Amino acid sequence: MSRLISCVSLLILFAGLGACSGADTVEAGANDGSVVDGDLRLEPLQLDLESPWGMDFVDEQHLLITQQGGSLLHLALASGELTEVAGVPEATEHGQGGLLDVLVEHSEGGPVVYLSYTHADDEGYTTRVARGRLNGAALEDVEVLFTAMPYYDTKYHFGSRLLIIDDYLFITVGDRGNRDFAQDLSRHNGSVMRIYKDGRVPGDNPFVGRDDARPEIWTYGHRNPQGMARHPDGSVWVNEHGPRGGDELNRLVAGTNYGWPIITYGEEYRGGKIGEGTAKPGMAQPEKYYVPSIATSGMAFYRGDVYPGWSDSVLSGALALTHLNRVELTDKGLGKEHRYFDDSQLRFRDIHVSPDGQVYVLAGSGLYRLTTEG
Ligand SMILES: [Ca+2]
Repeated sequence: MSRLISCVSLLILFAGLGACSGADTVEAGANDGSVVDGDLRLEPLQLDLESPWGMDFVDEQHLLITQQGGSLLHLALASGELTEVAGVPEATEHGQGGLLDVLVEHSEGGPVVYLSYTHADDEGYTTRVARGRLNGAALEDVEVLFTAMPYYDTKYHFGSRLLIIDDYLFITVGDRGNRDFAQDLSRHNGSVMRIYKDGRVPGDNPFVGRDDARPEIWTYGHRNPQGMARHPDGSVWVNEHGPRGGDELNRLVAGTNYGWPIITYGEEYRGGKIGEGTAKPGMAQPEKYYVPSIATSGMAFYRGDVYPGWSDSVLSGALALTHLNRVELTDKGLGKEHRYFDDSQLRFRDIHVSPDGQVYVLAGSGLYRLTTEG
């Protein structure tokens, strides 16, 4: 459904400018880096980011953006000025790991910044979460809140997204490429955690008191959740990468097993069945699954009126199938699916709704604002 100006016509319009020389963006219109699909346009705000992974708003005019290599950037939207934030804990870029998500909590004492990132020790690598107080362009009083156990020596499936609802911090961690970990409650891998914002474990978490389980675990049986958002009804949702086929949108319920790798709608990359099938008693079904995989990353619920017809939607980024994915929310659950900018060749990594109700995306090496001025 994309109506991008083709590379051929761009080459005619901008012969010699190299507009289609394999860059990560497809340029259209005014050749300013905008990407157009029908009446929708991605307006570029930054185009030279290095592997941007997560973002959040400090306020209407200021954003924080993580780069997977380990830097946290502060962006002033009005001026476009980028400043690297000092005092960020050291993240190890390793395969799919690095500096991952950022979340800003607005407290009475000023903004508090939560970060998820890959931490290394002698045993390997894992996902860690820390927070610090943002003072100008520096993090102060940084404290580690959570370290997923065990450390493990692979490059895969670190997660990780962060979400705060009331006093609770939710954290996603992938299976680290060892799929059996996702069914093993003695490991954090392949689970979504729920802790207090200061790192303490809530006494009413579903596995508290069990000798064979980590008390931070809220749900398990996940492969690699890289999107998480609060549904308008207050529930926590994640999207997660399937293997070959079988990406999922899941609505989380405390203590629930989401099935990986026993049930899945995907198969082995080389072909062939994984696990026991697509359904089993005691394991939750996804709200939606994608075959083939789109490679979901980033997630937001949209309820505003900026984009006609979009009110009550769930948005996901798509990395492999390079598009912005929208699924309608209806009274009966999820409705029709729509795909935007699917000719863009942009890997959509993260999505946020700004305080004033506009959609921002990190895609490719850019930060874009979604507008209706296509
Ligand atoms: Ca599942």
